Amino acid sequence: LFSAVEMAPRDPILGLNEQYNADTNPAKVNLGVGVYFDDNGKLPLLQCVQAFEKTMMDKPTPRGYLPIDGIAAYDAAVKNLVFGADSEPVKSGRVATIQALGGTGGLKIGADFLKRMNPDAKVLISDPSWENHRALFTNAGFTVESYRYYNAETRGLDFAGMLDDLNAAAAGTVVVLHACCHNPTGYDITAQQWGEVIAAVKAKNLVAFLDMAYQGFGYGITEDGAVIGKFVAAGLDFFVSTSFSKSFSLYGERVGALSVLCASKEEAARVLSQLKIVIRTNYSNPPTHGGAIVAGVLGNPELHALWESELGEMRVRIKAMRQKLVDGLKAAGVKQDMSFITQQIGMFSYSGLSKDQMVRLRSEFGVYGTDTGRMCVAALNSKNIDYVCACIAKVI
Ligand code: PLP
Ligand code: TYF
Repeated sequence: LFSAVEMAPRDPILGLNEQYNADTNPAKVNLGVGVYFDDNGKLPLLQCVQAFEKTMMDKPTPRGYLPIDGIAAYDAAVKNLVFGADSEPVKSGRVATIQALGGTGGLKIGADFLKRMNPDAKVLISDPSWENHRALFTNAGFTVESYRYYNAETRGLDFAGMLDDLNAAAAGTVVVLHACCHNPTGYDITAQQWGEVIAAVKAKNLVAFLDMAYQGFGYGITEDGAVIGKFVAAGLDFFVSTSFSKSFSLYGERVGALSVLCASKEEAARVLSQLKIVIRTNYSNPPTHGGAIVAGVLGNPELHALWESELGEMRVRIKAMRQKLVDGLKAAGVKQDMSFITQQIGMFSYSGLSKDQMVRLRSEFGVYGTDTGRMCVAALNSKNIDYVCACIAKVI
């Protein structure tokens, strides 16, 4: 039956994890996958999560099926985070939000819905982008192309190229945009540049799909969410996928969402009914535990404040590690200016290192980043930073 089945390629990032786990070098450091580790190199279990889980244990509840679109309080909390509790779209009820299996699930439900709605549209992703963007939209049946974003020569953005590519796109083209903390480069466009992107989306009748996997890792929940408000103010309808994997350190619970901003409450009800069909024919309804935690924390003012402060600690620690990396590389004898690392934001840094250098880092020193030169700064800590700097200095 399966004799003709070919071996599929590994996910380039998750495949690195397997290689790292098999490495016997005691000094090994995993800067491959985008996961936040604390200063002891441990995956955090946030206090707000522990506190809410304790209240769940004190009052055990049976696990019935959830509604197709998930926990109502969860969907409401997502809308408040993404659009703002007092925002016009939330107040007027024109956002359709569903609980999804991680940010990936939100993207996939959105992609399947878009395919039904507009089967001939093309999808544009940034060059480079999170590898799964291309695979996911291709699997949903779309032709996926890219818009210019990063210029390897200048180690910076190619914003003029990005804008040209958006302006050249056909009406109806779906444009996947990283709302903040661009993965993999770490470079975000400025507020003013967002204004130009929004103008292009509007003028060319493009469909914006904002992927918000790192809300809170840039400058804060409200600050990072401000870009959503700009799209709203421009009068656009659009898609937003949300992930709580990183911001709640709940990777394995698969907590995410998809929100679709519609023209009216009545339109949102029709869109929601279609999203529910996509969900029903894929996995019927989402799981309970992770969604209950997030809804519980966000719905309790004290726990909500605790969450934002714990998220703030993660954000501040990553920024401190960026500075330490820049200083450490200089101290280790690197002559070129590496200060661009502190201009990048979020969990990743495009280091500018070549594939050969990244392979050497891995094979000779057990320091794992992707072949493209991406390193997860959120996995650096006070114990491994000197070693990482020394190794990078050697390959440079
Ligand atoms: N989008 C981007 C840009 C990401 O980096 C990630 C990372 O995991 C995701 C989506 C997927 O999020 P999740 O792990 O919640 O599915
Ligand atoms: O880019 C990353 O490292 C994270 C984690 O298929 C990830 O977004 C990587 C690959 C993948 C799923 C998640």
